[in-house]
Amino acid sequence: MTEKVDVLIMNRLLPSCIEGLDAAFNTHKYFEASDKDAFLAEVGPKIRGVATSGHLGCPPEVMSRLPNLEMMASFGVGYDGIDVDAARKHGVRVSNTPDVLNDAMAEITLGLIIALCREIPQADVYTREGKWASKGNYRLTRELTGKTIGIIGLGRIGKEVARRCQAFKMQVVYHGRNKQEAEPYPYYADLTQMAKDVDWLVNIVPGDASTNKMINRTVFDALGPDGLFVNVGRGTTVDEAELLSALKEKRIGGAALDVFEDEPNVPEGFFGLDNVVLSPHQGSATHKTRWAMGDLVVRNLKAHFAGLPLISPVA
Ligand code: A2R
Repeated sequence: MTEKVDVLIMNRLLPSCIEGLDAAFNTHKYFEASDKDAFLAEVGPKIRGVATSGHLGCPPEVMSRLPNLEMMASFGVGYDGIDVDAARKHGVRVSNTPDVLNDAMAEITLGLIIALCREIPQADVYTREGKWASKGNYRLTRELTGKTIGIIGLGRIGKEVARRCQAFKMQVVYHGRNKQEAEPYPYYADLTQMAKDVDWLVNIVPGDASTNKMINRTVFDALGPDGLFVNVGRGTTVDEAELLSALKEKRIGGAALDVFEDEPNVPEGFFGLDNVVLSPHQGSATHKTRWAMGDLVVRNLKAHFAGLPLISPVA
């Protein structure tokens, strides 16, 4: 029998993922080691694979202790925490978990859109507080039908959001760095121009240097007091202070946010606002999708060590 490959598990990943890794590899749990230095001195040289999250990655002080590392499998589609260039430089392959989460991501996006549009969380509180009986009917709300939605980042997830918005009889337009000829939706090369023309702006671009704070005061002012903003991409893509002041000053109509700049720390300024819906990064957080993401982490590592192409390579 061939010896199992040694794999370092950086953080407490989903139990089904850890079980899959334990079954296939000789695993070493970094997150359980009390003396990290001694732990790395002992196991570091034999580690050939790493399983981690896209947020944590493999910090340089750990990577430098893994001279035989070949492959890093990341849990999540975003890999903002992974220094992909450094991995490439060291000849380390990297994988992520795209596609398996598209439907869950699109579902929460539409959920947030509808919640914000129809004020579902606020109406829930109104009902629980007995105000329906004491104060009368809840106020009238907005409606989605016939509205235009601008998707920032018409990628794998953005396309699923677009399809669902069409089912709600909305007009879809999009912004990205490139026009996608195969897509039927009108393209905007200029984000500010798109913000001016739409009722809803939904962000689903990855967090990286090119998207950092790309949704800023100019974009919010273009969206205007009736415009609504939804963020399911990354908090870093938004100038959060500007978003907060745009909401407070009602320079935009409202926002639904699943992602924040410094998670899990949400600026308290959002808590008192009636025109926001807040969600604790729940995008892919369903049993089915998280299981599939964990399974893909295991399958990517297995593929690499079986000499097969990665299923979802990043590098
Ligand atoms: O720019 P393009 O045409 O390559 O389109 C990509 C767009 N995108 C950007 N748009 C404007 N300015 C940028 N600097 C920029 N960088 C990327 O974002 C593409 O249409 C979209 C990303 O699509 P995918 O790579 O297919 O990613 P997926 O699976 O939809 O996930 C998006 C993100 C993840 O990275 C996580 O941060 C989050 O959703 O869960």
